[in-house]
Amino acid sequence: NRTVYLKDYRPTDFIIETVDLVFDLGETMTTVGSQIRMRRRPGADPSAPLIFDGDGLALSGLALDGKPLLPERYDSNANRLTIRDLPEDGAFTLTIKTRINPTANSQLLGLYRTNGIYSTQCEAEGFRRITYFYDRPDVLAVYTVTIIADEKTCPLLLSNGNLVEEQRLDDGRHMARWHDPFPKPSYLFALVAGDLSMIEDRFKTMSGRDVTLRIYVEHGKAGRAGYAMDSLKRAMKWDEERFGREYDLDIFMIVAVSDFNMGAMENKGLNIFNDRLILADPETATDDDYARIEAVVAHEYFHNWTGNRITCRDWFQLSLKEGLTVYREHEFSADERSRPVVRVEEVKFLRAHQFPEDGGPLAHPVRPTEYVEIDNFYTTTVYEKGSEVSRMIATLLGPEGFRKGLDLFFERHDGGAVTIEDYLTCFEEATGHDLTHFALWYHQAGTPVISVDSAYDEEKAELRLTLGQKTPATPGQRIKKPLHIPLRVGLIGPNGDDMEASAISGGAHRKDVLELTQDEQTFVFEGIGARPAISVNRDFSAPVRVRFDQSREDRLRIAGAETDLVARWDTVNALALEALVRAAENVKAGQPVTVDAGLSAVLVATAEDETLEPAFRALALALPSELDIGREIGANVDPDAIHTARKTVIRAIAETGCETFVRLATGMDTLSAFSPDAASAGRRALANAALALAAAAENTPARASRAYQAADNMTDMLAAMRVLAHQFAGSDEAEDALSDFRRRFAGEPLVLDKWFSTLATVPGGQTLERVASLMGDTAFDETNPNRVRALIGAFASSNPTGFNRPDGAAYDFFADFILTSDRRNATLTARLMTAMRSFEALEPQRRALARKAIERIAGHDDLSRNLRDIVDRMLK
Ligand code: B3K
Ligand code: ZN
Repeated sequence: NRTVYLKDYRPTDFIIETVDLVFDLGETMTTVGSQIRMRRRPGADPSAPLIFDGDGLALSGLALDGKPLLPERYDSNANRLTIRDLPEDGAFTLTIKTRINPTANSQLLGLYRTNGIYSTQCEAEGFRRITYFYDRPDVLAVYTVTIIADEKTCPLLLSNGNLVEEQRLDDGRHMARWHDPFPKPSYLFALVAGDLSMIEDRFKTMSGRDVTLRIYVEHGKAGRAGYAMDSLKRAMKWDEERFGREYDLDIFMIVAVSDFNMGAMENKGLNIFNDRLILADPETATDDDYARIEAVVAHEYFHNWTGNRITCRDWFQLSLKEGLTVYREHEFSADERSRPVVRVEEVKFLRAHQFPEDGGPLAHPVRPTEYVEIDNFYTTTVYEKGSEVSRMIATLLGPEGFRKGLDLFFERHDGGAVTIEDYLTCFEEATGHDLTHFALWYHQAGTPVISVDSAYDEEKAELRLTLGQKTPATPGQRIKKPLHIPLRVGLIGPNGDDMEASAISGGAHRKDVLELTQDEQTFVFEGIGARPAISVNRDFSAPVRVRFDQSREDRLRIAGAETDLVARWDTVNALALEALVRAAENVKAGQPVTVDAGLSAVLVATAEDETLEPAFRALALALPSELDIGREIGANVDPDAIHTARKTVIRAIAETGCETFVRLATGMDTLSAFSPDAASAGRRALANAALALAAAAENTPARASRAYQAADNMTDMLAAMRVLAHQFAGSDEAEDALSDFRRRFAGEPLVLDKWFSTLATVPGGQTLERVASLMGDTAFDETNPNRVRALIGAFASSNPTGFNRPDGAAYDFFADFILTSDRRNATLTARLMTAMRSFEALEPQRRALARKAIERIAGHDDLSRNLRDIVDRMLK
């Protein structure tokens, strides 16, 4: 297995100036002509050969300056092209011809054709599946792309940049030529051809330029692209206002395709999207779908500056574009929606996905130092933790400092392929801050644990806050150093108001942000007239775990009065999580489960608090999931005990607050016409959270069944169906709703994904058989990544009792699926496999069975590099 190391980075021996590509599209045979204008890099070894990457290619022609190259001048195989004796200086032109089969390309990487549409995915290393090239991000070139195809089946021919020529050819074919004036790396190349429908709009940029905006979708779906277009325009405006970034081409296009490995791709001027992140209307999309569409459309657009205009020197720098762009996306969502609600959702996501990654066998730094397969590093660590690291820079420097640093970054590095060091240097130079210590966040894996101790001296009116930090060992990094951690701290007085210290000593701080830089530090707050309740990590200012043995009284004060809503939610959530963990321990020990009245009271009071926005109240009511509880327990996990415990606790809380929940659940009926805005979505979220609790209290499916029938939008419909399927599995009401849903949306694959997921996550061992039989449903298609994720992915990653059946049958089923799927689509399969990464946390019997299944996979010697890398690291 080849391992790539950061320390081996060196620039290429040759520089590429321009690339002229000619695609003659055929379903099973497409020819690609590539004419590359290039020269040896000044100072490079004059005898060095040119070595281009390939992946499964067949060379069908090779010429230098128009003359066929003699066989002794080059070697080629499927994965490499080597040319010797190239000119020492001066430009030359290389012409390379390859033949590829887009229809047989089930990896969905490179150029592929599904549903009659040709499209590409080149990041990270897909371009080498199209033609031999320097397929690496630091080689920037200007591309001209000519596409020739049958006019009937492919009326639409798209690539990056501006359309410069169109022509009708003989035999019913036509051609289009696109030119992208901005030098770009090969991973941003894109091509789309086929028959699609389109919606169009315009945007006037801040300097007054007119930009044409187009979104292409399957015929019949144009009516569902409006929200994506609206999101795009808002994102363009926001990036101008917030960061001074203006769009640079005359046209911006988005194409939605139904077979796509990930969410979306930021190709220059021609974003390609998974259609589930474009298509939305009230009948088929939930509020969460709308929010996701808005966020991802913005994310890909924001890449135009952070990623495209300034790109990565090598793939180790991936977080340079991804972490920063996620941060920009998060800020956009916060400005467009409710800032605290958006932040709580980010915290939940980070804890549910990144923390376990950081604490498991696949842990790696935000900037890794080695990889076997780069595809496996598009992780929550690179993305979400990377975003948190940029957020911490903003917290340490303040918004103006952050903006100044970023302005310098754009000015200095526009057109460049740069490193994370280059990024940090801009903040240092623009603000005078030293980020040397802070930079460790990029290099050290693992989630720091912060310990908090406090002592209040009434006489001195002084609070001493002792903060400690410890980062657990991760694979390949046993010894950890202390990090530079910004912790936002609030002191809440007896009347619920914030207390201001007259002075703070013991370490650097910026307003209420304490800078923890050592293993342990004591901060002293002066002028504190009464003992405060201490709120640590307000707004989740650092991606850490906090261990604080705080009095119950203080926690209840925070849960009821904290003005920082993120910390308030966190405390409510932590109280609930503790109760659930205790209940699971009781179940395991065969003891009765008791729920203390304090917790129910906090939840009911939060639900009823009209001063809080509904979306926030909904978040508080959505109690920690079975997965959350399992993660908190961390070792010797018994999913069945957790399930029973959670059900019992929810029932008790639901009964206490039954009246409230019934009232809130019926509030739904009074809503007027559907609008996807955040406030309306929040009201639906509250009503649906209340519905789940009301149904639990009443212990009958009647209410949810009525809600299902009354629902006039997908959010309410799905919420009711999930209550029926999950809380009343097997009831007539549940089965009726499920079969009604299946019938009603028979022609809507994206909606049926919700149905597959709902069924795949029904708790209990019997779900395995249901999942296995659903693979035979006519709507299921194992070649479509969305279907696979909806059924198999949801089952493996979100059904703890079903997937972890004590007899291990689900592990075997999953392993069989993985082995078949790996041959078809390695990217998707390796990603799917990570669902089992925390198997070591299970109780011994399940752990052993899970290991056996993973070992069975690892025992095959023909695994893809992607899957091999994941299972090897999981078993290490
Ligand atoms: N940059 C792409 C992800 C590419 C994944 C390649 N395996 C989408 C994004 O992060 O915006
Ligand atoms: Zn991205």
